[in-house]
Amino acid sequence: MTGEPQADCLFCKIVAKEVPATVVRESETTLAFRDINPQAPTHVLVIPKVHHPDAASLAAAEPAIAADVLREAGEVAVQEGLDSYRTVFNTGSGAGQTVFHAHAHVLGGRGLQWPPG
Ligand code: IU
Repeated sequence: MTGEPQADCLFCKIVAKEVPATVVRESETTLAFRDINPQAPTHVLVIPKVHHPDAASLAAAEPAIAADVLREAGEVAVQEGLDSYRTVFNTGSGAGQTVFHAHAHVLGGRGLQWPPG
């Protein structure tokens, strides 16, 4: 069923505390933890606790939780003391998505180039 935990999903395992992560924020519907391979001094992932494969699927199925993810991304930036930061949702392998559980990257703490590669 949509939103249900998936046995083969790494981020569902992090939500279930079966796989460790460095958690920086948690809400009823979201979890924010440090990326294991940081691309900036601050690189935090904000995920919904429910499983949806990407941000658009999450927004279509559970728009209130998609809004929670965006709000928590902003709260991570405040908590990390970031004036400027980037929020990224990679969607599809061609765009670099490697984990198919919706997540926002929150990147900051250095200058960020535009356009991204
Ligand atoms: P992507 O947008 O799907 O590529 O982002 C997945 C991220 O998950 C990526 O930046 C990885 O470094 C990160 N990650 C992680 O934090 N912990 C893990 O155990 C694994 C991937 I596997």
